[in-house]
This record gives sequence, structure tokens and C-alpha cells, in this order.
Amino acid sequence: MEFLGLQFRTMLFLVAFLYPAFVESLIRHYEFSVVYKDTTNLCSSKPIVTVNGKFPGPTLYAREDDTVIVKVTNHVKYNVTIHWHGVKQRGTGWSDGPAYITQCPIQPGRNYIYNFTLTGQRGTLLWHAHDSWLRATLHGAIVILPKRGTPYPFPTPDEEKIIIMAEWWKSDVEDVINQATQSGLPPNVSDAHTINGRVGPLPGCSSQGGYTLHVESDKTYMLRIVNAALNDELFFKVAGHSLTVVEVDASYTKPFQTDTIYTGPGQTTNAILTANQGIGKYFITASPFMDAPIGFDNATVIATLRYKGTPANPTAILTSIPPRNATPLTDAFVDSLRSLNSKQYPADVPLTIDHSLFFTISVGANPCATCVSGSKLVSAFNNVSFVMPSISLLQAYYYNVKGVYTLDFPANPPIPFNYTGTSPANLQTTNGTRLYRLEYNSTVQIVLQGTAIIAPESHPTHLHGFNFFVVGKGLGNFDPKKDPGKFNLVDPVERNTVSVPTAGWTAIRFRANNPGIWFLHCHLEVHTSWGLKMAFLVENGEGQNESLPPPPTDLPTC
Ligand SMILES: *[C@@H]1O[C@H](CO)[C@@H](O)[C@H](O)[C@H]1NC(C)=O
Ligand SMILES: *[C@@H]1O[C@H](CO)[C@@H](O)[C@H](O)[C@H]1NC(C)=O
Ligand SMILES: *[C@@H]1O[C@H](CO)[C@@H](O)[C@H](O)[C@H]1NC(C)=O
Ligand SMILES: *[C@@H]1O[C@H](CO)[C@@H](O)[C@H](O)[C@H]1NC(C)=O
Ligand SMILES: *[C@@H]1O[C@H](CO)[C@@H](O)[C@H](O)[C@H]1NC(C)=O
Ligand SMILES: *[C@@H]1O[C@H](CO)[C@@H](O)[C@H](O)[C@H]1NC(C)=O
Ligand SMILES: *[C@@H]1O[C@H](CO)[C@@H](O)[C@H](O)[C@H]1NC(C)=O
Ligand SMILES: *[C@@H]1O[C@H](CO)[C@@H](O)[C@H](O)[C@H]1NC(C)=O
Ligand SMILES: *[C@@H]1O[C@H](CO)[C@@H](O)[C@H](O)[C@H]1NC(C)=O
Ligand SMILES: [Cu+2]
Repeated sequence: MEFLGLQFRTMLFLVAFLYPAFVESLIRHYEFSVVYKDTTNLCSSKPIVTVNGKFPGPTLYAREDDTVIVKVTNHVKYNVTIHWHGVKQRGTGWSDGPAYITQCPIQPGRNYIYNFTLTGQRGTLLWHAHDSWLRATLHGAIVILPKRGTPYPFPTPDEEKIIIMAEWWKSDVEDVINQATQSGLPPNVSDAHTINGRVGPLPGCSSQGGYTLHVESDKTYMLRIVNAALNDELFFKVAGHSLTVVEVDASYTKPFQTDTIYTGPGQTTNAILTANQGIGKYFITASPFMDAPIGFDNATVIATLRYKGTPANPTAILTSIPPRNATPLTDAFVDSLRSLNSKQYPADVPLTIDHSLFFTISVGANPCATCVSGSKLVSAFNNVSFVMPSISLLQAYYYNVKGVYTLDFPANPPIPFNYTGTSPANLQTTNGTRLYRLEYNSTVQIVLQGTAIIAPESHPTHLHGFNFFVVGKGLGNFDPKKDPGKFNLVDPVERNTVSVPTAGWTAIRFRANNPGIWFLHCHLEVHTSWGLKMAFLVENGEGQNESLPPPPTDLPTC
């Protein structure tokens, strides 16, 4: 079993998996030590920031309803926080992790204990750093097994394998983003992609071995596929094998077969592979999706699936790499995703809406006297480029510190225009730390509208604190008269991160039943850095457990 590869305490392992009958739910303790580790890829070495010296980092295993306690200790020179991406954090907003949103960073030499319970979700998620660009190497999978005694809603696979895709820079990644911030120009793109930490053989460095997935004939494998890249949406393929998608973002889906998985940064996909082909060696590829004329890393990473009994030096079976601009493939994949919506796992889609929001997504340029060209790239929802505060929003809210944020984030674009038509002449944005207030338990719809300002591009957008239902999507401008009639309110996919198509829109719905401050941002780190982010303030409810609890005593200060 995959669990054995982990640094999992033997005691816990025994209690959790071998003698489960006595225990309903457990408390699972992890120690995350943030340390440098010299790592070689692309035939060159550099120290990278890791958890416990591992890249990718350790997998966090738990069962639905378990409480997870992770003590994070920072031994590097950077400020660090860890975000448990997709964990709903019901009533535990102080453990969400985004720096300056729900906590001040854990400064060098300090530690902080994250403490949360995994309720109402099961499947694969990821954890990652949430300060600057540290998540490039500071990330790993979260596996939430179903409740004890509850089977998967599909045939139990023989084995489970974790597949984490990421990006690799030869340079120090913090240097890359710092240089871009100073110059106002786009940051350098990565030099390669990785699967489970390895770039695989590439021109110029053929000695580099790739990851090998070992399989046995006729067995079934659940691949827990994580896109931990910073800036690239990716296609994932296995030569000669189709994949059956059963879950995304820790929500079960109606199973469907595909040759190609499409996944944006922050998204996770569970897919079943049946080892039903001839004994041999088959290539696995992760290659970028980019349907806009924008600089990006076009390197394909190659890993291998190898059957038991494959002779030495076999010829590998190749797969065709999807064209990088294969928009029809992404459409087909997204259109196939449906909530399982069974009796046990119903899709609880809000049918009436209290807050109907319309957010444009744009990239612009603002004056910058110190920048190379006198201006800097910025990005904005509703023309507000978000300014990070210098203390955390949640602390400012809880302790009533004035002057940190305002509650006037616009529900609609300040100036309506033809969003996917010709760009407006003025490419500047406003800026501010502006939040949008939601009453406890109110229902929210957000239409995320891509624009053609400077360059239209796909934006994987992530909401903290909630899953949402993806009720509709389309190309061009959202039509408030015609499009809502076509929404899927029956079995829309439930996710925490959704790609807003290039020059198109996506509509999502959720219920604001979790008090706290919750970040909404593009999960392309380059756009987040440029300001494509905002936050919701969800007020307390009346009930006993419907208020934000006081912060833990070890909460870092700024
Ligand atoms: C409060 O308790 C109710 C009933 O147990 C539960 O449904 C709800 O999710 C809880 N809310 C929070 C914020 O924990
Ligand atoms: C985790 O949170 C629970 C519930 O608030 C609390 O009882 C417990 O003491 C916390 N544990 C740690 C180690 O902070
Ligand atoms: C970014 O790329 C430019 C051009 O290749 C190079 O001069 C610069 O050193 C790179 N920056 C970093 C931080 O690697
Ligand atoms: C990747 O980009 C490089 C540099 O722009 C180019 O030479 C190469 O042809 C590209 N490869 C693919 C597969 O698009
Ligand atoms: C918006 O721009 C698109 C693309 O140029 C064009 O096809 C469409 O007619 C425009 N819509 C309106 C309402 O002007
Ligand atoms: C965005 O705000 C800037 C600064 O106020 C303004 O000049 C520009 O016209 C606005 N653009 C849009 C699309 O609202
Ligand atoms: C926000 O806008 C103001 C006024 O234009 C400007 O002085 C300030 O530098 C901007 N802040 C950021 C972080 O861009
Ligand atoms: C939240 O709203 C739902 C639907 O209207 C309702 O069933 C539920 O009781 C509400 N919960 C609270 C705590 O108000
Ligand atoms: C680390 O965090 C502290 C507290 O917010 C801040 O004062 C300091 O500038 C940060 N350091 C860096 C390198 O960002
Ligand atoms: Cu984006």
C-alpha cells in the first residue's frame, strides 16, 4: 500500500488502519519542518525550500471527520505559511494559511500549529506554501479517505498512486518573482515541468531519469493527480490507457472515460487506470495548455508506466502530446465533469441567490517610476488590483483594527464595456484592500468574466473556505438574460478551483456558511502577484457554532 512509503508514525498507522473498529475519528499529528534541500534537476543543483527535505513534500493522510494537527517550524530565511488547499476549514479560519489574509507569516525560527477537521469532503487535495512563490517547491498531496466502513462509490482500486505535477526553475524561484516585481515585467517562465519531482530526460540533459509508475497486469490503480504548478495548466496522458475520472477537488463525480486529463494549478483529479494492455513500457506525459499568445514553459515532462515482467530495455509506447492550444479538449473535459449527485452525496446547489456578483478578470498596466518601462503589469477583479495589507485581514477583523481594509468591493464592473471585444483605451486599474461582506448562510453567485484587455487567457480561480458549484460557462460575454436559463442546477461539478475560459466566463454558486475572511484569487501565481485577488468577509451567524472562534494562542504576529 502507498501508505508505507510515508513517514507516518507506526503507532498511528496501526491504530488508523489495522484496528479501526474502536475509533470513530482520530486526531492525526504531523510535523512539518521547513528546511533547505540541495536538489538536482536539469543537470544542475540548487538549494530548494522543502518540508522535511522532500520534493514533493510528504503526503498528509487522514479520513473524513479526522482532525489534523500540523506543527510547522520554519528553518529557512523566508517567511512561510502553509495553506490546506480545498479544505473547507469549517469554523477554523485561523488555520487556512494565506499570508496576510488569515494569518501573519511564520517568521524564520518560529512555528505555528494548524488545527482543522476534515468534514464533508473526501478524495485528494493538496497543501502548499501561501506566501510569495514558495509553493513552487513547498507542496504535497492531502489524501482524505472515506469515513471508516464507507466504501468508495466505485469499485475499490487495487492500489493508489500519487502523481504530483509541478514546475522547475534552474534559478532560485524567489529571485524570479523579486526580479519581476522590481522590473514590472512578466516573470521568467519555468525551465521544465516535473512529475513527482523529476523532469525526465530532456534535450540537453538526457541523463535525468523520470518517474516510473510500476503496475501489474489486470490490476486497477487510482491515480491521485495533483497540479502543483505555479503558472501552467497541464494535460496529463498515459500512452495506450484510458482513464476514468471519479473525483475532482475531493468531490465525487459521475465516472467518465477520457484519454486526457485537463487540470489547472490547484486542481486535483482522481482517475482509475486499468493495467489491461500488453506487458511493456508506456510513456506518461504532462504538457502545458495555453491558448493565448503568451510566453510560457512549453516543456513536456515524460514519466513511464512499466508493467511487472517488462524485459530490460523495452521500446516505450509513445503517446501523442495534445497541441498546446487544444481548447476543444479542455472544453470536452470540463463539459464531462458532473457531480455524482447520489443519495449519499447529493449536490446541494443553492437555487435562490442573495448576492449576484459579476467580476471581470483583467490584466493591465499602471505607472511605476522605478520600473524598466515606467509601468508595471497589474491584474484585477472589477478593476481593483488588490493591495496586500501589512497585518492579516482576519486579525484586523477580529480585533477591530481600523484602516486595514474597506468593505466596498464592487459587486459589478465600475464601467461596463464589451469585455471580450476591443480593449478600452485606458489600461490602468485602481487599487485597494477592498473586501465584500456576506451575511452568514447567504447564497452567492459569481459570474467570473474573462476580458480581452491586453491578452485574454484562461484563469484557474480558487476560492478559500468553500466548495462551489460550477453552474455554467461560455465564450464571449455573459448574457444575463439568456445564459442563466442554461445553468445546470441539478448535478454541476463541485470544486474549489475553476478555470475561466480564455475570453469567456464561468458562473459559480456557494452558500456562505463559514464565518471568517476568505480569499478568492487566480491560482496562476503570476496573476496573484499582479493583484488578481480579493476577499470575502463572512459575518458570524446567530447559532452557537456559527461564530469565528478566538485565534489560537500561537497565532503569528506581524
Ligand atoms: C454548526 O453546526 C451545524 C449542526 O451541527 C453544522 O451543520 C454546521 O456546519 C456548523 N457550522 C460551523 C460553522 O461549524
Ligand atoms: C485543536 O483545536 C481543538 C478545537 O478547538 C482544541 O480543543 C485543541 O486543543 C487544539 N489542539 C491543538 C494541539 O492546538
Ligand atoms: C530571467 O531571464 C533573463 C533573460 O534570460 C535573465 O537575464 C535573468 O537572469 C533571469 N532571472 C532570473 C532570476 O533567473
Ligand atoms: C518551445 O519553445 C521553444 C522556444 O520558444 C521553441 O523553440 C520550441 O519549438 C517550442 N516547442 C514546442 C513543442 O512548441
Ligand atoms: C463585442 O466585441 C465582439 C468582438 O469584437 C463583437 O463581436 C461583438 O459584436 C461586440 N458586442 C457588442 C455588444 O458590441
Ligand atoms: C479602471 O480604473 C482606472 C483608474 O481609475 C480608470 O482610469 C479606468 O478607466 C478603469 N477601467 C475600467 C475598465 O473600469
Ligand atoms: C495604489 O494606488 C496609489 C494611487 O494611485 C499609488 O500611490 C500606490 O502606489 C498604489 N499601490 C500599489 C501597491 O500599487
Ligand atoms: C441556511 O439556509 C438554509 C436554506 O435556506 C436553511 O435550511 C438553514 O437552516 C440555514 N441555516 C442557518 C444556520 O441559518
Ligand atoms: C516577514 O514577515 C514580517 C511580519 O509580517 C515582515 O515584517 C517582514 O518584512 C517579512 N519579511 C519578508 C522578507 O517579507
Ligand atoms: Cu490568472
